[in-house]
Amino acid sequence: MIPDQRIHDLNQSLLDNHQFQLNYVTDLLGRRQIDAQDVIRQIVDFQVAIPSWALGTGGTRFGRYPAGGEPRSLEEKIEDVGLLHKLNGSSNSISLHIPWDIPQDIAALEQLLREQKLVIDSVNSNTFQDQKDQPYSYKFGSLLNTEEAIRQQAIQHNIDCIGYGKQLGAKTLTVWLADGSNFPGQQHFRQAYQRTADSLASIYEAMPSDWTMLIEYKPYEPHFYSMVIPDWGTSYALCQATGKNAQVLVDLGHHLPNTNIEQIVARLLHFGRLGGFHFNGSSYGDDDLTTGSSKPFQLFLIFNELVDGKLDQLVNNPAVAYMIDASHNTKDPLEDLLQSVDNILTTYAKALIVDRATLREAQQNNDVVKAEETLRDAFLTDVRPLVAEAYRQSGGALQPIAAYRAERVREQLIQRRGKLSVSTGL
Ligand code: AOS
Ligand code: ZN
Ligand code: ZN
Repeated sequence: MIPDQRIHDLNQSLLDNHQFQLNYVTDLLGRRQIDAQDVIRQIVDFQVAIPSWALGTGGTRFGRYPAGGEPRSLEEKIEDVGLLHKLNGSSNSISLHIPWDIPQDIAALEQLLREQKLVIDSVNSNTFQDQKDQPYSYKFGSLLNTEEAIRQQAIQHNIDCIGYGKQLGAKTLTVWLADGSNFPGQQHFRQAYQRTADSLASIYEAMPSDWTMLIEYKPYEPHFYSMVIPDWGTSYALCQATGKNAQVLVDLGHHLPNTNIEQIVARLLHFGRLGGFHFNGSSYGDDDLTTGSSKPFQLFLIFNELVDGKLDQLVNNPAVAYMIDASHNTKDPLEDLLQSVDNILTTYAKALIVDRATLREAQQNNDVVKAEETLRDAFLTDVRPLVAEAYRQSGGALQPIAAYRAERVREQLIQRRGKLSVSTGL
């Protein structure tokens, strides 16, 4: 959709300005003994998975305003992610959602994935909605249901998801449960937990040994009195009970206001159980907005823990799966995803330039102000030229959103797919 030559020409027109800014940051970091090229290399290597359900508008239960040109099939979703990846070189994988993305022609999909230089990272199961032709309802829960047959149906759905994932080379199953209760007394808490643990164990047993199961927690919604996995502690306990390839997934919007998410991240790294991330932005709850949009400092503190954990020999945590989980009603979803990735990379770059030796020393000496100033110093450094350079070095656009607009991509998509095409999603 955007020819390489066009990206090259657009970059050419910005190059002079870019080079000036890049030289400045490179020099600035050099004076702090930091090699800018090394930071750029790490940004180039950082990849964030795009969820298939974020490619169309989502929004709220009060209304949905389609952007037009939304992908109508898994093939078109892959094309959209391919486009993002072409623009920023940082979105090389796609998270599938079953049953919204059931793969049909495997050979053709594999071919398309190769062309677009993409892989499938994780498969998300869905036991939060009843599917048509499904014998039993999840109205009163799936893996925790009091009825054995309903639990079996939900277990089988997760096993089917693993099957679909295997066909396309995925190695991760993400389980988010909408199971919970709305009224006091409705559920027996301990039994509900145990049934969930047992169901997860059955799924785990059917999972190949080189797969990872990610267990996501959420404090409320769709249920408002209790959720069976409301917090990281419950996820962690379930992972411990399930097996070594079960890991906790942290969704940034799944915390009560003012929760110290960076500390949760540090705890999970310490225990070697941090499996994945769902990046999004939250002001109140599971808002699924652009990550880093309203709380950039919080995102920085989270990345600071991730980088610190990666550098620490004592941390024995498997590779973390970075994924976006967003849903938009007012933004063009593709523009949002470019913004989200840009926020993630910019924040990552800031965490990479934290003066760790000084920070450790300040912590050791209980120098509160020095420690905080060390973090502020990195956070307030403008690292955007490093991210732009990373885009350029991976063949992308210096300014992905500007390139997307210059090419009138949304208009092209509307022409091809129609104004009313609606993607399957939340
Ligand atoms: C729901 O609140 C969770 O964030 C899920 O991770 C996700 O949005 C859903 O599973 C999409 O399939
Ligand atoms: Zn999520
Ligand atoms: Zn969510």
